[in-house]
Amino acid sequence: MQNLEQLELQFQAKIDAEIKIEPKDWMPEAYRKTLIRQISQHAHSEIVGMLPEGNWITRAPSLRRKAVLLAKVQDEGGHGLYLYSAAETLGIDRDTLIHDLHSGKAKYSSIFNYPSLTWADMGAIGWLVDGAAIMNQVMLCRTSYGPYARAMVRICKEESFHQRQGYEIMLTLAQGSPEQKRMAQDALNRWWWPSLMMFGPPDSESTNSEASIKWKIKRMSNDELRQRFVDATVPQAELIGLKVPDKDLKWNEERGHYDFGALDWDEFWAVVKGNGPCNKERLEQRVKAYEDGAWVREAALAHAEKKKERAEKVGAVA
Ligand code: FAQ
Repeated sequence: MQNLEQLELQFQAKIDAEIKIEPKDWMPEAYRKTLIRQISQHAHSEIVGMLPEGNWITRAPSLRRKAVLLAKVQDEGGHGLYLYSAAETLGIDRDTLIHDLHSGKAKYSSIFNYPSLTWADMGAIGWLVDGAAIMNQVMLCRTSYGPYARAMVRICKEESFHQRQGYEIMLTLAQGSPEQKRMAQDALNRWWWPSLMMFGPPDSESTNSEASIKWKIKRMSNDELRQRFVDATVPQAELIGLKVPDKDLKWNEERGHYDFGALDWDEFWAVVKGNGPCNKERLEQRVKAYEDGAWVREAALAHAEKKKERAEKVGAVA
């Protein structure tokens, strides 16, 4: 019988050798716990993230835009389902995860607590929110836990389409009438800073990073990813004639990166703690959707039960 210390050493050696950890492998309890925390928060973000865009499906300006937006919102629902399944492989059941979301115990991404006020917000969300999500998730395709890494591969492919469709909406508006251009700029102004906050607190305040980087759950820090996002996105804004709302934004030749202004971390923590502009509304909508769907879950379970009984009867006769 191996002692705990030996098991932990073997586990870390596997991580260091880039061997994926699979559900039945031995893992430290803290690794399991932080993965359940991160994957379930990620799943909740996908599901709650359907709401700001779902709000615009009936008001999309053309059939093409409506079909694309509908497909995108459905994709986000699918991402939530792969991620809940990945979390379940760690020994937690979905009802517990959903209950924790509904009771306010579990977190989801701060970004989805901001309102989507105009059609241009559909562009800004695709371009900036999905853009920030991919920046973080490309790294997660190489995360150390097998089921999470594999789920991320497909999710990233879909997020990449989402990012492009959002940028194309912004491009169209930016080339449109002065009013359309104003709408695009206004959406960029409102979504820019919350998008930078998606990467999480500064490294100095990121309580989970040290362990997550050691275990290769995270491969880059919050600040590194945030910088990458700024560097990639500023030229995209310039290309379509929009201005990033940051007076301190400046290319730093020496660093080879953009310098950018300070984020309002008080706002971030207020939103994370449930006091953002739409936290209450988002949770209410999720709880209502869950309650409205109860009959579907019950019918599906009853059907599965009947099928099983029939199969058992046939088996008994044969
Ligand atoms: N919002 O120690 P760290 C998407 C919390 S998917 C709320 O740095 P960590 C797709 C954090 O949980 C977007 N809370 O944490 C889409 C921790 O609290 P805890 C979601 C946040 O885990 C697009 C505390 O602060 N993506 O957008 C946030 O090492 C369009 C200290 O932070 C993922 O979830 C935040 N922004 O790093 C859908 C990706 N940031 O748990 C629809 C997976 C931090 O100890 C439409 N997650 N906190 O109580 C990750 O990569 C990481 O969890 C980070 C945070 C990087 C988000």
